[in-house]
Amino acid sequence: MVKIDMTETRSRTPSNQRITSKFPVLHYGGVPRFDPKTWDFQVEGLVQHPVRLSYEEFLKLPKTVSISDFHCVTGWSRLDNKWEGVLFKTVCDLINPLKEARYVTIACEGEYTTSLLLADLLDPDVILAYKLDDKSLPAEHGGPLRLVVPKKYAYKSAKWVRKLRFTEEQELGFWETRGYSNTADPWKEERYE
Ligand SMILES: Nc1nc2c(c(=O)[nH]1)N[C@H]1C(S)=C(S)[C@@H](COP(=O)(O)O)O[C@H]1N2
Ligand SMILES: [Mo]
Repeated sequence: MVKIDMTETRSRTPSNQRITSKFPVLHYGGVPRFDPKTWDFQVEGLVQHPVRLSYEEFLKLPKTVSISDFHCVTGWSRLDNKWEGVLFKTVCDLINPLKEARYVTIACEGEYTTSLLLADLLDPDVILAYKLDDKSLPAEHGGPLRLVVPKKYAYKSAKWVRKLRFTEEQELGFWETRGYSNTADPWKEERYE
């Protein structure tokens, strides 16, 4: 029998969130199709070594498994998601940000973007994931590649990531320019600006 520790579950649930064991799918626009032959991952802006990696090259980067919780601003949370991919920190070591770089814009397939403080992205639970719960990341959950930022509401966890841009000033993201909080901390219930 699996024993569920309710006290632990409660302490991991930010206020006004409810736990779901399903994984809802939520995004603006359609699910982009993925062609491993043309797909690339680019890093540009204030970095010493800009890169452009093919899908095959990205899969060769040092990988990590990271288990974390996921909190959507609309009120659901899913605990213990097992992500596998490349830590943001690992990508950072590869491209070496210039000292002026303070923010990173994450640009996705289509028009979706979000941005974060570089310092927040260096947290060891921030991962560019290509697997979820031991299976390749389903397209509707952001496959082939999504960002996961467990300590922020999930609109910061961009799906279908193609590009990182290191900047000195912050470029506000898709939801952040539409009234959602830019700091997006679920533990402080920073939902709206
Ligand atoms: N590219 C892209 N990423 C996105 C979104 C989006 O609309 N486009 N929606 C965000 C929001 S609001 C949430 S709650 C999560 C949902 O992820 P899921 O569909 O895997 O549950 O994706 C985030 N990442
Ligand atoms: Mo969301």
